[in-house]
Amino acid sequence: MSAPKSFYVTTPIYYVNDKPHIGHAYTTLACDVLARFKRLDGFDVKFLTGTDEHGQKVEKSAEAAGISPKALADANSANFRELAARLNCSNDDFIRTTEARHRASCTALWNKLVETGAIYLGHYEGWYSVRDEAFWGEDELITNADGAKIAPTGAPVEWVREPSYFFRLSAWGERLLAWYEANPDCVGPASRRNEVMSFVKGGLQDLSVSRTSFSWGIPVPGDEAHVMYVWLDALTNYITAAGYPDTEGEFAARWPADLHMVGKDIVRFHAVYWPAFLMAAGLEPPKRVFAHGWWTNEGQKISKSTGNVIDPLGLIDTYGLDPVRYFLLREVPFGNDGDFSHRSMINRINNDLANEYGNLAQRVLAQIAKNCGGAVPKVGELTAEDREMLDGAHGLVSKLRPLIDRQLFHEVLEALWGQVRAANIYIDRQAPWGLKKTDPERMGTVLWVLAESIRGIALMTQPFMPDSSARLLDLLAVPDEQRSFAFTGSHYSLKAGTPLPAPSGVFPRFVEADVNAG
Ligand code: ME8
Repeated sequence: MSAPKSFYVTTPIYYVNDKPHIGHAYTTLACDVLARFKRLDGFDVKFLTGTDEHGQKVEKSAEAAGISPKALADANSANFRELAARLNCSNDDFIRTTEARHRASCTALWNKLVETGAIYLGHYEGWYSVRDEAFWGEDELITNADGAKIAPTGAPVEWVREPSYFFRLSAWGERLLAWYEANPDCVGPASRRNEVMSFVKGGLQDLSVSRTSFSWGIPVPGDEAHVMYVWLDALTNYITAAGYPDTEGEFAARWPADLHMVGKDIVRFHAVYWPAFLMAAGLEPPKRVFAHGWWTNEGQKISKSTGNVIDPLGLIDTYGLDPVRYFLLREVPFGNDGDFSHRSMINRINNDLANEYGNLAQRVLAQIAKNCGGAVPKVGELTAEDREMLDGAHGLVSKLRPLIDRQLFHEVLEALWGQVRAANIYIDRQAPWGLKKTDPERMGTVLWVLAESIRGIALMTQPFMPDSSARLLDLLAVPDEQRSFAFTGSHYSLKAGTPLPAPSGVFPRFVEADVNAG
């Protein structure tokens, strides 16, 4: 057997000056679903998340809080680690940019860029936004209602002038364009790819990659009055965690990363600067960068100043973890912006989960318990309709793989619910409850076809709803070691006579009074 293929997926690393919000939970969850899917599909997965701890923004927040930047980072990094755990994320690593391994990696990358002539010392004058940790061109600025110049993101900007090291980004335009052309999938969705390409076609200026006006960062080797630009530092986390500067061993198997998942606001850093840094250092750019959209809250832009930030832990407490995981990836076509509302959350729980999926399982398992002695029924001759149901369930994995590889989570779930609905139609048409007296053998076959279909569906819902799917598979007595996608086919079908545990509901309805009671 050949060695399993590597799949390396990353979240952005999150700024420690802020508390985790729905945006963080969303990116991390999407990566978790991919990581779980790929693991179940036989890949050797590395799933990385972590925290971005340097930079002026963190230094200023710490100053305001009257603590050291490291103390702020320690406290807030722990919140992000806890978020990942509470989301039941299966990350294999959690990186902090204040770790020694990361400092070594950034230092090595910097030295490499100096050695290849990609970094030179100059002088910087320009508009800097601390909130975005980015310089903006004069032509990119807009004027706000008070007549002040602000960044296109709405962040305040200040004029700065200081000595600075520069990365020769202007030299990489043609090579970046050639990379996008040769790798049509390297940036997704297509709208973001177009945006990135037109930015590069507009001409690239050299990028300031060091600062002297504050000190909370990784020192520039040999010139410690400078700290590295926080984005150069932050982006490097992806190679640090793969083992850089050791480019043999794990790195050789892991790099280039298969996917950097990011929000739409940070595509430029990942799809322009990062590939240029890597190519300049003689390393391969990532295989794909995918940018998701942004959530609004009940139709309103989410912002700290209006106080409508959505706390993901609060959502989990109110609705339960798996329903939240399902909702976030089902409600909005991945890549688009979307709106969060309690109404749509409750609708998804009660319709998709309780009425459609949960009820299907409950009906089938209760009838088996009652009418088949609590064991997997015997299967008789199969009709065309039976075969169609079974083929649909057994064929799910090959249908879903190409969708997962394009991060079309909502389409994956739509395809799964197509199968759930087909099973609900089938049970109504076959009406096994009416066959108990007239044709018990046929009743057994119908219930077996349904139970086997649920097995097929539950195997595939594992990446999205790991706990609930595990409970369903327990109710079907599917052995733990037969839950990977290698077992989706008919060869591993449920065996007649296998005793089943007493059925219990897996997807409860959400009773509305609960919202106010909490
Ligand atoms: O950008 N809906 O960190 P960050 C969906 N440290 N996503 C949202 C959102 C919303 N309303 N608001 C924010 C950074 N996000 C850098 C990354 S990587 C080398 C360095 C997303 O803590 C946003 O798009 O600001 C981004 O991906 C993440 O949450 C916020 O990250």
